[in-house]
Order: sequence, then structure tokens, then C-alpha cells
Amino acid sequence: NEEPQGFVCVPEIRVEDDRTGLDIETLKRAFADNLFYIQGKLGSMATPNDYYMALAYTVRDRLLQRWLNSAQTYLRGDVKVVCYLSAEFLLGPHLGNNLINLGIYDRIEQAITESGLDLQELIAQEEEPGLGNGGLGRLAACYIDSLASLEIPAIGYGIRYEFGIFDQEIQDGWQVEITDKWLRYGNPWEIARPEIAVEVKLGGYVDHYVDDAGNYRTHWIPDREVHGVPYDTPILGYRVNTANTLRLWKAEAPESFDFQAFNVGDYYGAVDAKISSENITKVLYPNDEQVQGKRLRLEQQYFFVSCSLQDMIRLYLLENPNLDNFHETFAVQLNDTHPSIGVPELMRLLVDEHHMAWEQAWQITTHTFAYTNHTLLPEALEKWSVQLFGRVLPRHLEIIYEINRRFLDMVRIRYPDNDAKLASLSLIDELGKKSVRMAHLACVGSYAINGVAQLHTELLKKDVLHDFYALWPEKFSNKTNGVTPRRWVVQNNPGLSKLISRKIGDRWITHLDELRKLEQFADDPQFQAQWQQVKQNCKHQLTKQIKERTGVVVDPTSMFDIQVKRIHEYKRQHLNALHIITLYNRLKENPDLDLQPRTFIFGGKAAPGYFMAKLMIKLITSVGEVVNNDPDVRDRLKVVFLPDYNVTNSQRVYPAADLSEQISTAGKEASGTGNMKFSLNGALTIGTLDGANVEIREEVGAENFFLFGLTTPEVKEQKANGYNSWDVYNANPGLKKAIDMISCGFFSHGDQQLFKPLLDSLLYDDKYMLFADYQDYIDCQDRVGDAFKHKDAWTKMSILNTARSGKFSSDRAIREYCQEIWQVEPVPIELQEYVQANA
Ligand code: GPU
Repeated sequence: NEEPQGFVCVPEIRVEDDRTGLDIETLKRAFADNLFYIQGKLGSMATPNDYYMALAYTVRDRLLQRWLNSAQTYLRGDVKVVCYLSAEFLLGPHLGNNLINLGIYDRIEQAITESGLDLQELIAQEEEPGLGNGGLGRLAACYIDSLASLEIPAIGYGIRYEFGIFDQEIQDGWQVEITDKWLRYGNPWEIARPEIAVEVKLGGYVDHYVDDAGNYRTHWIPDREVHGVPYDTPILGYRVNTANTLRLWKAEAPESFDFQAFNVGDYYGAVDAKISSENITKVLYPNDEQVQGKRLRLEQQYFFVSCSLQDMIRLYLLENPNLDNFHETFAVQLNDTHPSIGVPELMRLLVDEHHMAWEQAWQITTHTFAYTNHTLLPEALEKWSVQLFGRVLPRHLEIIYEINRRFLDMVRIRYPDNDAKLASLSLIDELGKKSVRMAHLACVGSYAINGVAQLHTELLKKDVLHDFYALWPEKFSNKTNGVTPRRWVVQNNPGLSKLISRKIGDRWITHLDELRKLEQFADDPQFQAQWQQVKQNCKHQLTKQIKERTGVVVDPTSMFDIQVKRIHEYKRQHLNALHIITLYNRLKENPDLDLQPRTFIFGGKAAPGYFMAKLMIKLITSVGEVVNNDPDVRDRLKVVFLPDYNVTNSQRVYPAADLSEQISTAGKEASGTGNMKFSLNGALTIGTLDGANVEIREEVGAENFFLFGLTTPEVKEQKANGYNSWDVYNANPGLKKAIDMISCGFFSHGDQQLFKPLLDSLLYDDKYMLFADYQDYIDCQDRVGDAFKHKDAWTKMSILNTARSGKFSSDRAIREYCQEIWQVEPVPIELQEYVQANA
């Protein structure tokens, strides 16, 4: 025990005091204390939000102890740290998750109840941090949960958008976007660290010179500088002491922003400059898999990546004399190409700022980065015009040219006299408007490249990244996505979790493969009855939600047939709509038809500039309006569009599903992760052989999965053979009738123009092969309807879906990344009994 050095304001904090204790009395006292001292309220004046904040701070205090212990352990020890760089983290609310991971959910529930309040109501107060669009951002959130739960030292680096993904309202059947003011009432989970802010340069020009010692040097003279301020959120693992950091950067004006302008009397000009700096992290681009090529987006990407790399270097130099072994301490994962500017940025930092030789810097850089690709869609592959790039990042453009020069020299040796190879591999696309290919940059700069499902990785190797695979087959591997069972089973489906734990114990929560132990009960009538009861309760709850949020009354005993995900033509929500219209027509023609009552539930946001996707929403709501109000069918078919699909709402959706719609055109969905959440919660899938559907079917068994549609090679073949959707339309009476009804205004009060753009795209192009898959989809849906009539057989399939979905845990995925890419080991955290303020 060393003597404390210097001034110590709080010599020691006892673990069992009000900020760390976990017994009910302490928790109650802490809650009351925080209400009084942090919110400044007495019970008589407190709003539900005040209570939420008081509870959030009570929980945060307990995280901080674990967080500081974790940080201290990582700094001191010789540990390798994973840095997960992602432009998106779609976290969802923290409170419920932290209660579960801390293991105090039940105690807090009791403490809150005994205080005369309702825990569910307080949890509902939290505004979720919607800092992502969809699957990619949510995957990052699942992965940081698993990293912490597996006790892997890790930092998530990203952007603290002031406005996350917009809130969606439905007005007159159309999507309306509302800004997401998630920080309005403050964010109790984050801690700002202005003392370790960094500077980021933008624009300007580059000066090359020889210094006094005769070295070539580079000086980047920017025309703008912004301040990056980190905001840290502790990410606690499940029932472990590891609390990692999510470090999100906010852009601010540099400290001295106003001096110059102030001196010349341009006060407004100075404030303008401040506003323009802060713009960088103002708003998340709400496009999912559609790049727009906007300057501000490039600035966002560069800003957060530069901040993060500078931060890693700062941390590294606390313990090391130079940067020679940087790559042995940090494994940096690029979540798609959005952070791939990190490759030239690390080169710049090493070469220009730390005066390292190019070869050594390149060695370090290419042993630091690993790249995950998340899409095959050509419109989602990032390219930046060389002109724009050079204006924003003049030095990086030079560095990219130098990387490319050396890379192409290597290609020339491998493929002599092959200009086509050079052109197809080059980091620069010379056709049309010259542009930088970010996926190529990521491939050249990384030691590992992976896809997110078996099929997707195969298609990367065969197609999109084929030339890179030929060069470096050893860099490629597959890492099938996964989801965290803590949020996606324990939290969102407590009834199911308790039932499972009663049967097989609770080890499945961290070892999801153990769900297999449920297989033995799949035929057990008593267990089936309990299983059905759980599902029924979840459907009841969703029924209530639907009534509250849309006014539509649905029958909780009907089949809940659900498609929730971003709205995209390739995801084919309109194919689902065609099925609904087909059933509607059958019922109108034959009112006595023995048809299983179904409730079709949709949810998802359309990118605000994606006209066709918005029209798809209008089509769904319009079909709903007709179907739901037609006395001939409305007791057997219902169509619901749940507005504002987000993490919070999705947690009520997955547990209530009977049928999961995963109907993308084969070869288009990289993986999907919603498909996994449904299956884990006992829904059966109707799906194509796309993305992770292939593996889900493999795991749960073909007999427990409703497969339809063309395969990827068949799609290719049909297109090559001149696929013509117009002919399919004319040859298929059911399809023709459905399309004609839309076209003649049956769902649009006679308006024949409304859906014309959508119908034209189907009739004259049908890029996503809806018509080609239509009949097989309808037939498969008929099999689904028949199967649902047999309750016990259906329940057995449902149990088997859950029992066999263990593979889709993000813990499994993260273990693979750790062992096969990052080479990192768990570092268990011991809680110190005393946390010394000056230690
Ligand atoms: N994905 Br690229 C996104 O959500 N947004 C993107 O910008 C890109 C990919 C998704 C894929 O569409 C989905 O198939 C995958 O499961 C998910 O990333 C996570 O890998």
C-alpha cells in the first residue's frame, strides 16, 4: 500500500456504499438520493422522466466501478484491444439491458415497486440512441455486447450524431419524417471527456519540402480545423465485471475559433464558422445501402476515423516509447468501407506526423486493419469522386495514389501485360468520373477480409471481390453474423426465457448452443402447451400495442405474419403485398374458403429520398385500408403498418411472430439478422435461399423452414436468358389480377397514377424478380397456412426453431473474430474493493 501522492479529495470509495451496493435497501436509498441531488426533485414534483433519470444514475454508478476497473486493467497490462470502427451503432435503450447484465433486474423491480412506482413505465421513458439505419448498425451494437460479455478488451469508436435516425409517422398512408431529438432531456449514460479532445484538419493544400537534416517532409495546410470531443458510454458485459467503452465523437469549433474574426469585428462570421464545424456530427445520413456521395458524409467518416486513430496513438504512447509495435496492441475492424479512410489516415499519422519510413508504416497499417464487407449491391459500394476527395482530403489523395502505385507495381509482376487486370484492381476507377474505390482501398490495406454469411462470402469471392480473392485467398474468410441473446431473448421475451431456464437451466444465455437441450421436449404436450401460452401472451401484448399505435383491432389468435426491416425493393415488401391481395381476391371469390385468419404486420423506414420505397409503404397502407374495412374479409385478414420501427418497438415484435418474412431476391441480402431474432423467438421462416437464411434452414432443418424462390444461380440464368416480367404477368391470372387492381385504382380511390411508377418498374424491368418468384411464393404461403392449422405440429416446429438457433449468437461470431482474425484473448476483470481516487 503506497502513500497517496498529491491532493486526494476522495481518498477511497467503499464498494458497499450507496453508489455501488446491490442490496434492495441500498438501491432504494440511492434512487431517492439521485432524485433529490441530481434531478433536484422531491417525489411530489417528479415527472416519470425524473424517476427514469434517478434510476439511470443509480445504475450508472454501478457501471462506473466496473468500467474504471476495466480501463485500469487494460492500460496497465500487456493486452491486445479490439477497436471496432463503425459509422453506426444502433444501440437501443440502455436501462433494461444494463439491469439484466448487472443481474439486478428483479431487485430493482422490487425496489421500484416498493417505492410506489412501475419499472416498465420508467424503462419506457428512455429515448433510444438511434445512431444507425438498420442491420449494420445493430450488428455493431450486438458485437460490443458480446465483446464485453466475453471479457475481451474492446473500444467501439463512432459518431455521436445529435440527430439519429428520424422518427417515422404515417400520415394519410405516407411516411413522414420527424427529427430525432434523442438528447433533448439529457443522456445519463454518457460522460464527456473534453480533456482528451483531438484536432482534425480538413481541406486546404499540401506542401512538400526538405528539412534541415535533408529529410523529405510533408506539411498539410488545412483550410479548416475541428475539435473532436469524445463522449464515452460504458458497455457492461453479461454477469461479468468487464465494462468496455463506446467512444463517440462530437465535432466542435476549435477553442480559438472566434479570435481572428472577433479582431476584425466579424462576430457573425465567427459564429458561422462554429456552426459549420458542429455540422459534421449533426445528423446521421438516413440511407441504408445507398451511397449519396455527399461532401459532409465524407467529412463525417474522416472526422471520426481520424479522432479514433489519434486516440489509439495517444493511448499507445502512454505505455510505449514509439509506434513500432502498434499493430500488436490494436486490432482495428472496419465495419464496411465507411471507416476505410483509416488506411491512408494511419499512414499519414505514421509517416507525416511521426516521421516513420513508408515501408515500416505500411507494414504496421496492413497488420492493423481488417475489413468486413456487408453488401453486394452495386449502389451501396462506396466511391468518392477524385475531385471531391482531393478538396476535402488533399493529403489522403496523395497517399492513396502512392499506395496504388506500389500496389499496381505488384499486380504488374503477377499479371504481366494485363491492362484489364490493372484497371479492375486499381484503387482508382478511371472510367467516367474518376473516383476512389473504397472497397479496394479496404482490401489492400487490411490483413483480413470477411463476408457476413456463407453465401455472401462465396459471392464476394466469386464476384464483387474476385480479383482480390485471386491475389490473396488467405485474407478471406466467412464470419456469419449473430445477435445478442441478452437483448433478443432475455430482455425482449422474459416469458420465453423463464420457460427455457426452468427446463434446461440458464447457461444458454451465454452458451446459446445449449438451446439444443430443448429438442427433447419438442413433442412433449405439456411443454408445447406452455410454449403456446408464452407465444399467446406475447401476441396479446402486441395486439394491445397495435391498437394503441394504429387504432387497428387485430385477432391475437390469427397467424402473425411479420415483415419488419428497412423498406427496399430488394427486400420485396411489395411481394408480400401481392400475396395479401391474392388472398383477398380468393376470399372475395369464395367467402366460404377455409382460410387461416392472418394478421400481416409490416414495419420499417424508407430512406427519405428513396421514392420507390416510400411508394411501397403507401401501397401497404392502401391495401390495408381496403382489406381492414371490407366486411367480407376483415375478420380473417388484417394488415397493419406499425409506424416508427426502431429497436424499442422491435423488441415487442419478434416474440409475437408466428411467421417471419425473409423474402429478398436470392443473392441480394448479405446476411440479415432480423431473420435470426425471429427464429430464436420461435417464429417459422418463409424465405428464399439468401444470406443467412441458408444457414438458418441448415440448422433448423428443411422440414421446419418454408423455402421458396429462385436460387442465386437461377436468378442469374433467368436474367441472362432474357427474363421478361411482362410475359409472366400475362401468363399468371392471379398475378395479373392483383397487378390490374392496383393499376386501376382499386386501392387508391380510383387514382390510376398513384402506383404507376412501382408497377412500371415491375412490368418493364423487375430487377428484383418479383414476378419470377410470385407463384412459388403463393404456393409456399398456402403450405404455411395449412401447417398453421395443426397447432401441435406447428408448435413443435416453433420449439425446434428456437432449439436449433444457437449458432446465431453474436458470442459465437465474436469468438470466431477473436480467434481467426484479431488474435485476442479474454482479460477477466477483478473488482477492487477500494477504488482510490488517485490510484
Ligand atoms: N447492411 Br453496406 C446495412 O444495414 N446497411 C448498410 O449500409 C450495409 C449493409 C446490412 C445488410 O443489408 C444485411 O444483410 C446484414 O445482415 C447487415 O448489414 C449486417 O451485416
